[in-house]
This record gives sequence, C-alpha cells and structure tokens, in this order.
Amino acid sequence: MVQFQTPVDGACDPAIIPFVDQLVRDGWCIMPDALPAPIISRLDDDLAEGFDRAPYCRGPFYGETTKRLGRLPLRSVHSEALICHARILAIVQRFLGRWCDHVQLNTTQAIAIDPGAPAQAPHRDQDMFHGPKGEMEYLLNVIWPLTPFQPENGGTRIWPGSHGSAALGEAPIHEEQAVAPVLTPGSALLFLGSTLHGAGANRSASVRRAVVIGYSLGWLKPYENPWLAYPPSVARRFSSALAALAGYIQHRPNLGNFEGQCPSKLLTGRPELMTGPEDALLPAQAEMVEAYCRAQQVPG
Ligand SMILES: O=C(O)CCC(=O)C(=O)O
Ligand SMILES: [Fe+2]
Repeated sequence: MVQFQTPVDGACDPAIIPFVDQLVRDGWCIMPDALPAPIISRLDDDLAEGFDRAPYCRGPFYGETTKRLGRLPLRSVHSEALICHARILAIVQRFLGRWCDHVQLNTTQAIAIDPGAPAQAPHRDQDMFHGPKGEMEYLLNVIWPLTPFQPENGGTRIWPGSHGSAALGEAPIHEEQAVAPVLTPGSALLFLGSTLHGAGANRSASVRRAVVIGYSLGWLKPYENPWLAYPPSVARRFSSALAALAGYIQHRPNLGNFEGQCPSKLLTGRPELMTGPEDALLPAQAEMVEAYCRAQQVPG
C-alpha cells in the first residue's frame, strides 16, 4: 500500500480531481483530448526539419538510435499550448505547490525513436536530484505523443504503483509489470518524478515521436538551463506565463534575482525599471522581519 499524501489540500478545478486521484494511486494517468490533434500535428511539422538535421544521441540511456531536440519554444510557437496547458499546470501545482513558491519548466524535449531501437532502461526522473526520496515529489512529466503510441512502436512504458514510498529501496524491476498505454496525438501521459518508466523498444517500421514537457520545484536546478536556452533577447517574445515558467521570476525569498530585482524586468526593455535590490519575501518571512523592526523601534 503506497502511503502518498503529496497533493496540496484546498479548492481546485473539479475537472482535475480524477487525474490527481489516479496520479496519487498509480503514479500516472492519461488525459485524453488534452489538445486538438491539429495543434499537435503542426507542432510535429515544425519539428521535422530539426529532427532531420539532428545527430543521433550518444550513450545507452539517451539511446543511439534516438534523436532529441531541446528548446521547444524556439522551434515551434505551438509548444506554448502544451507548456502552459491550464489543466495540466493546475495538476502540477497540486503535486509540487506544497514544496515551492512556484513551479518551473524542467524539460522541453522532443524525442524521435527509430525502428529497431531497444527499450530504454527503466528509471525515475527524480533521480537527477540528489535529495531525500519518498516524502515529496520533485517533478511531474507530461509526454505528448506526436505519432500514435503502441506497445510495439516504442510507446512509453510505465510501472503502475512504483511511485512515492514504493520508489525507496532496490526492488527488482519486473518487466511484465510495465504497461505501455495506447495513445493518440492530442492526448497527454502524465507521470510523477518518482514513477518508474522508460521508452519502449521500437519493433515497428516507423519512427516514434513525442514531446516531453516536465515541471519541477522552482528552487531546483532545472534539466534544461532556461537562461541559456532562452536568454532575455529571446524570452522577451514569450508570454508572461511562459517567461515565468522559464525562470524569469523570483522564487521567494529572493532566489533567481538579477541585481536583487525580479529577472522579468530584463524582458521589458525598460532599464529604468531596474532600481536597487528589493526584498521578495514570503508573507511569513515579511511578517517576521517587520515584527522585529517594530520591536526595535519601541522606546526604551
Ligand atoms: O521517450 C519516452 O517515452 C521516455 C523518455 C524518458 O523517459 C527519458 O528520456 O527520460
Ligand atoms: Fe524519463
């Protein structure tokens, strides 16, 4: 029995509840019809040239018959519909909101797996972060198929119930316990950072393509370095929601600042807005500091 209590309590969009419940119980869920299929097809078209030009990955984890592209907001305007998907962000907030001031974009990656590719080694994406496991979630990933996913064409494999405290210890991996959901473009596969998963073997004659959008706790070092991937000259063209997910926001207290200011000010093109360093504290911290200052002013 998995003891897993991560979601924050409180009111939320009732439409997310079945997905949250399944993620708590099984560590994964499918959101059918999350976006219209034509948006995914246009995104796939925008990525085609990048995949054509891209070299194959190196190393058995990424896969030597696999291609991966990062920086998806630069490659297709349609990626924003995936990254800023309101219902998915509400689910992410439910799992990660307890542990951070706000969540951040961890990964934007398109993956093409060639025919003949072997199964990827099963893994938990949370293991990129060196901290205690089993008590909290570090990230939540969303896989958007660009081509239909089948068990035989490299569709993502998931080990149900392998998340949360079940991720502790060295339990052997049982291949037969994996599920490889059949998915069509427009649907989304969500799974927790603690859930065991991996790309399946591609035993079909065609390439399996997908996009991974990952979100992590806002105080972690993200998988894709956002300020190099999206420097201010690029992020200036982003919506404020996308820019904030891509690191152009302070994580209270004061994390990720530029000269003590919110880095979003670098995107406005108005340097006069850059004043001196300014507190960006959580309410409880601001109260504590104010109470101390008030006490100092009491006449002796
Ligand atoms: O491509 C997939 O289905 C999964 C890829 C994955 O889990 C990873 O590279 O971390
Ligand atoms: Fe993974």
